[in-house]
Amino acid sequence: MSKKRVLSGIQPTHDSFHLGNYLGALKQWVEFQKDSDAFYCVVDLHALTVETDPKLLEKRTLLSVAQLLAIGLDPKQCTLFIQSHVPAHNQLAWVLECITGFGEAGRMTQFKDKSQKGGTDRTNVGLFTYPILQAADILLYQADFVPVGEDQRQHIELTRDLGQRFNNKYHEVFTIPAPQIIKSLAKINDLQDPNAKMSKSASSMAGVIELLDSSDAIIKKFKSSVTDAGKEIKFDEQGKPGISNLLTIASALSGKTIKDLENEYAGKGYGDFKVQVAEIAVEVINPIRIRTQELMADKAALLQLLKDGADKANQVASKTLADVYTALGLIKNG
Ligand code: AQP
Repeated sequence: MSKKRVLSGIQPTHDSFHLGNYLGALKQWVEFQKDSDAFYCVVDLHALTVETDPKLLEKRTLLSVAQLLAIGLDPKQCTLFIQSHVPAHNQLAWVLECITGFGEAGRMTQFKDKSQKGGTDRTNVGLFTYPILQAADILLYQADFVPVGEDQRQHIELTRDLGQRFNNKYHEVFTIPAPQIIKSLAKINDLQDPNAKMSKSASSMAGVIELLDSSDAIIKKFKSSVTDAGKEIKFDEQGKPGISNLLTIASALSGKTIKDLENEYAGKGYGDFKVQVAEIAVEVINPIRIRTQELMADKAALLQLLKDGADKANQVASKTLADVYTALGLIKNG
């Protein structure tokens, strides 16, 4: 039986990925590469929806690639590339834009949230069409699965709708992808605001654990995390969102169950527990930071690896795009 195809992407909008990205999505990426045909991309074109200094975007794109390798992606087991190296992403996005309703795109909650936060002056058309470019990213590779966090569920639904719409209207070209969301890890929350998602664009990074944070910074952030009234270390998302978030993080990083952790810390105070979770996090994150720094020292090797990835990605993407153009009645050149 042929391997299932997997596709996912991440934006280079910040120097460092955070623990939410890692546990909600990236850790699954590493698992999927073992027995699927996995395509992973750093979606630099998506990052243009946020105003970024060109030098910074270049640096962040390479840092993103280095971090993905440092967490365990292996270019021998997956295809790792940069979105802008495959022109078919923009070409398919245009086709999909032409079958997307204006109201349909306007209903995307991420667009509503981000445009509200940014205000009319800073909201560009790219932010509005972002989910359609994302649909193109996925459909081009005929992906069966898309490992993502909960915040991406609505975008994957749109991708499925657009793929089905095209297949019904023109020709059966696209595989319809399913989101792969691990419920318990789908939303890692901010340590300072345990009811809000940990996010790269948080107004303060005090509650965001970054993969490139030093050990001291990680310990400090965990120690000052917001917890709840009471003393018991118990999982209760409604009544104890802070402690529940810490338990989720500790469980995902250590491989222990939440029940085991509750038993282990029974009778201990919040202070001790926070330090223990910090130590678990440092143990996982430290090697990622050190490996990222090593990989960043050889830019030529990163660029070569990305070139190889783009060659493989272009082969698959250009075949899908050719099928789409034929289905639409666009005449072949030559
Ligand atoms: N807090 C989170 N918990 C679980 N999963 C998360 N993801 C993001 N935050 C959490 C997942 O990480 C993947 C890559 O994220 P992205 O950079 O493509 O998108 P994003 O959602 O824009 O990431 P951020 O950090 O939330 O950035 P901003 O603040 O700019 O929106 C995705 O699979 C996402 O689900």
